[in-house]
Amino acid sequence: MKTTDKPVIFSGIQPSGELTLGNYIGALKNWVNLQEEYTCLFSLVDLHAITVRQNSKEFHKQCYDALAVYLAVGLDPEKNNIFLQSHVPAHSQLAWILNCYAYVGELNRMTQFKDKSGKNKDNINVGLFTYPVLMAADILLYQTKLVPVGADQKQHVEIARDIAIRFNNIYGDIFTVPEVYHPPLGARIMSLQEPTKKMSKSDDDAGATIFLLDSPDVIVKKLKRAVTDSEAEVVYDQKNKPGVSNLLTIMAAVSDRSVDDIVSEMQGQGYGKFKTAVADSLVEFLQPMQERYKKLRDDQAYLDSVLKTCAERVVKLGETTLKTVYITEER
Ligand code: ATP
Ligand code: LTN
Repeated sequence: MKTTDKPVIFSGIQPSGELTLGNYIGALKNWVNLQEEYTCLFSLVDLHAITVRQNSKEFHKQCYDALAVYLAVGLDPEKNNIFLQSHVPAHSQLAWILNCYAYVGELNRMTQFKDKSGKNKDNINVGLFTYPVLMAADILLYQTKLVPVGADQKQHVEIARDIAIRFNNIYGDIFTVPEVYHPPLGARIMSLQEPTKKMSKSDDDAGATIFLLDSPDVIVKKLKRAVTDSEAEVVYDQKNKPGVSNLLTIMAAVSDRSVDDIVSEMQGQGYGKFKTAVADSLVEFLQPMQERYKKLRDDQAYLDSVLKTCAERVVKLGETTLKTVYITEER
């Protein structure tokens, strides 16, 4: 089944806090690069975010903050569909059906569920467990071909593929089987404090994460404190020098340079100078984006109009697959 002539991309970010450099390098940057060649659906997946308890007032604000970031990094709402997941009921409707085709055993293997249920022991809710099924519904609803995400989401895209194949085997060619897309560089940006752990917006230590709206001073401070190693050589070696390798990846991604190029520039320079260079490249990249953000964030009427116009388009796109699934099930 096809929805448009161009192949479809679906991806989303949870508006569960301030967006991070990991979200940018692992996801947003690639969305911007792919937006011309595909029919794109970029969602703020608010229904996924409530699997962890949110403060409702803050949450409402965070959704608009994240929307303004989407636009400020260069996603064009004329060419793309940028929308809140909860504005399109078909996601939840399809998710219920797919729940009946997903197995408890396969959901039990999801590492994100294990991590998040470990961190939220007082709220291991059923939504957290069936989270990957809602994500499968997001993807399969639009006959998505490509899902650009960071490395941590690979397992979830695989389960979406498995569910699609399982459903198609029973009912015929209903869903496009999606493929994962990881960026060539930076599919897993690491914590600045524990460089063997993923950078995350919900890290308890704010010093571990660069937020896209961090001020230059804060960025410089965070970089100064970033964990490296006891040597002094700027070399890319993920296994033995995860901190330095992570900083190299960050600098390469935000300045569109190769890691090799930066390594040769930094030869014999020591970590102090290297960290300053990384901070400078981050500030240079983030400042113009932050200025665009401020303007967009102040224009509530524009943000609302983007959400409204896109949601109207997306509701129509989603109807086609949902109808086919309902008819198929009745047969
Ligand atoms: P949370 O801490 O609330 O779980 P998160 O920071 O992991 O959030 P998500 O909303 O779960 O962010 O992720 C949105 C997108 O950003 C996904 O495609 C994810 O793979 C990507 N992403 C998140 N963190 C990183 C990272 N450190 N490196 C690369 N990509 C990342
Ligand atoms: N689970 C993803 C967010 C997400 C998503 C999606 C990504 C929800 N639905 C569909 C790609 C496609 C995460 O990053 N935590």
